[in-house]
Amino acid sequence: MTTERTYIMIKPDGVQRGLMGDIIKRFEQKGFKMVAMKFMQPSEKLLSEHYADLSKKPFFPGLVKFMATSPVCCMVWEGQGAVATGRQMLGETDPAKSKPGTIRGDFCIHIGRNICHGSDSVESANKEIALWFKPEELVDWTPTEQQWIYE
Ligand code: RTP
Ligand code: MG
Repeated sequence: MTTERTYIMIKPDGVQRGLMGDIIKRFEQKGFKMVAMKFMQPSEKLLSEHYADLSKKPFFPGLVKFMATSPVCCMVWEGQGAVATGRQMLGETDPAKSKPGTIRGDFCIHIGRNICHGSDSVESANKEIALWFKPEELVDWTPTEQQWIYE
């Protein structure tokens, strides 16, 4: 069975709007396995590292400032195709281009308030998981429903 993992983070707008439960529920009901979760106030330093690839973009300073305005909910979800499927579940970066049924398509409107982050490749997922979590925070467990989710 695959152990592909993705880093999903509910952003300050998702937290402030009370959407944490709705977002967690979608990953849970899809069949992905939660490996780690924590609620924390991130520093601008940590967020700058997280979004380092975007550091040359004009929106970078505003993005980092916004992301530090409130706590975020950091999660690791595991399962077959977790990275690509996680991105599909989120929808497009711009909620206006996101289909109904996706998280961004259903819950938000503006690109700068798109409520949730998801890793864009297996490589960035591994980097992000290592940035946000200590190895001992990743929980090793077997959900009893696994045999009903995978053939
Ligand atoms: P994320 O990393 O947050 O999951 O978003 P993403 O992959 O869909 O998009 P990315 O290119 O990584 O951009 C990170 C976040 O920056 C904001 N953004 N604003 N004003 C703009 O043109 C613009 N472009 C991106 C968005 O909040 C995006 O999620
Ligand atoms: Mg991204």
